[in-house]
Amino acid sequence: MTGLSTLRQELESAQAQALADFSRADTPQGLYEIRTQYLGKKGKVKAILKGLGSLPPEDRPAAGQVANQVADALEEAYQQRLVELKALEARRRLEADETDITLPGTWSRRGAVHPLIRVQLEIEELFYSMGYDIADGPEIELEYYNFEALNFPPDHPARDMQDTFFMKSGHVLRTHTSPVQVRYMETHTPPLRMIAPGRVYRCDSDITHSPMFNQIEGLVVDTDISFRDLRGTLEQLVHHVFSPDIGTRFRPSFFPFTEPSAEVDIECFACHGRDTQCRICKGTGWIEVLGCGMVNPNVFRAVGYDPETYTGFAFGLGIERFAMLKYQINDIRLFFENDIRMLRQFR
Ligand code: 2NM
Repeated sequence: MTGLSTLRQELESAQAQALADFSRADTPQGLYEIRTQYLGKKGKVKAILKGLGSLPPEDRPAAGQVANQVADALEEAYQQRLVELKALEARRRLEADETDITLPGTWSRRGAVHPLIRVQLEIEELFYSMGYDIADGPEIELEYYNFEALNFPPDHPARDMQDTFFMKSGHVLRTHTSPVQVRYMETHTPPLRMIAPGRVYRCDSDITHSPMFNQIEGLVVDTDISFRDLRGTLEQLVHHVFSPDIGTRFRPSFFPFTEPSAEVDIECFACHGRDTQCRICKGTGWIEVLGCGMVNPNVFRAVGYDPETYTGFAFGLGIERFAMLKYQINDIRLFFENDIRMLRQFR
């Protein structure tokens, strides 16, 4: 037997042994250690190749070729077994894992949009769609913007300490959002269409009055705005927020900043005028929801508009009142107590 065939036998038996060892390995790490025992620098295949030097020179290329074939076969067997072992390991991990993917998931709690914000957004969307600007301004306001510029005489009852929060600085907490409209007119020229939503303050507190509440006031100014424009606009508003089949009624009224002025009633959606004891309309068949009118020429003068050139309409509403009617909420304080049982009903 030549040295060459001895070498070949040694290599082939090392290969058979390695393959057997590979198939016994049961982890990727264990498999890698076995691979090192054969193919590493101090491994069995390398040790056998040390004998190559003692072969006759003409046998060396053939021996080298056998050695390379064995090394390639072992490397391929190693990679194959590695894939198997990784899959096995992944399956073991899944089986040992406590996560049961068939269990129902955990739900995150969904919040709700507060009813006041809901009504405010609904009204903003309507007016925004009709080309109105949405403006705001300070809640701590100069008496000038809250009263004088709006044609309130110095002795008007609304200016009384009993209705208005006066501050030591001489400012007031705004009692309506109309000052935003005065400021808006000072900085814009007609034609203009705008609404002013926001918090307002009055010394008043019972089940339908809160010392802080929310208003939306609207203002349109152009060269030929009429009371019919006002009626059409407010009918749109009532139909949008309440119902398209609800009727409206305009009653003469008085406000310092408008002339003529009106209050807007809607048909009682609870009893349709048929219940003389109705708690919502008090048996009248009508519910008051808005104040409005044609802008008083004195207001235009205060902001430097020529009342001979311009006419305009304005209106004001309480968001709480709208929301109480729309969602049948009988106590205004429910809006501000943040009782989760109330808010949940608006999800
Ligand atoms: C209302 C009723 C009637 C109103 C008037 C103005 C302004 F600034 F243009 F003169 N803003 N809002 C107005 C008119 C408000 O609330 C019940």
